[in-house]
Amino acid sequence: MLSLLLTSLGHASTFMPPQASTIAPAVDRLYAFLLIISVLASILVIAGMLYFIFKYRRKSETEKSAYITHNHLAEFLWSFIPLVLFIVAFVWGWKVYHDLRFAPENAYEIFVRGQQWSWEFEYQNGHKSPAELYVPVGRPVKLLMTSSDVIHSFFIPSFRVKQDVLPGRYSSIWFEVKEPGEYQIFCTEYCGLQHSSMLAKVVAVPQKDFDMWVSGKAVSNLSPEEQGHKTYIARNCNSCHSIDGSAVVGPTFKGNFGLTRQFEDGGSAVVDENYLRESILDSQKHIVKGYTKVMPTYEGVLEDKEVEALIAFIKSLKN
Ligand code: HEC
Ligand SMILES: [Cu+2]
Repeated sequence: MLSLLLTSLGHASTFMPPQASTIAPAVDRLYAFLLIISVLASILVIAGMLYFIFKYRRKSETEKSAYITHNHLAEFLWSFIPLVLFIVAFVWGWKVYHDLRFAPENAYEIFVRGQQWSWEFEYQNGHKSPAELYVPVGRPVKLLMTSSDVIHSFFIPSFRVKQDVLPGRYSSIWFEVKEPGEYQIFCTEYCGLQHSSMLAKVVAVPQKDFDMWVSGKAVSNLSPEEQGHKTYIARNCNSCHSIDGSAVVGPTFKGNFGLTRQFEDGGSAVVDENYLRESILDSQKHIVKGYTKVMPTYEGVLEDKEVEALIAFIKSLKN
């Protein structure tokens, strides 16, 4: 509670994540107010009960308790004090909710797509980044979010913002980051087998670096295999495919290049570049024998560059 009080005053705390957005202190203050009121009320009720149990215990066989019809002062107090507290909580809560809900006019908009079990971010110039949400520091950012499949929920604890992400409609949140750094993103709506690995990161950088990054000037000097390994993790292929030979939800990538695959429908094919490309983009076309139809299709989701990198990575696992 002390730690919570400190956080609500804007200090670091052991129990709460850092207050990394401009709105976080306001959320924490409201939360601390509600928590402290609830704790005090509980203490009052429990202490009162214990006291009355003791005070009005049966002392003799014949004794009868007094018959009290009403008490104006007590009734007034137990109605009026909670009423005032509820009104304060309502007005205060409404104010914070309103500030959380409506983004400032000059907010930078980023499109967010959730799918089992990864997040993808698309910037105003069409640039996409999987698993890492780049944002400028010191500028309001508004996220416009939707889902390709089931209900997800987008949560950044350090920013104190959380919002459901729904298929077939848009929802939004906004925040302004105070300091450059990396902040964890969680999915907080149970969305299937690998829900717990539906993670991503906010990478907050100064506006200048953000502009450079988003316009694609930050050149990557990774080899295609290394790029592919990054994509394999960023796109959560690793939630269903191992690279150590063990079968998870899908077959392992280790050593599959060059093998002949049998399909559920009786056909077969050799694992080559074209087979890999088709397995990734049009994953439902052929189902590898012994597995089920659970892999999402990545047509229109992965960029060509990423598919190429993934293929290079899978090939490199041949032996
Ligand atoms: C939800 C789990 C899941 C995810 C996520 C997933 N896959 Fe799959 N994948 C499967 C399953 C199951 C199969 C086997 C059935 C089939 O052929 O569709 C498969 C098959 C494949 C195959 C054919 C493998 C072979 O040895 O014949 C490739 C290649 C592949 N996936 C690549 C990927 C890549 C690349 C990603 C990430 C961009 C990915 N998968 C994400 C479940 C998944
Ligand atoms: Cu989810």
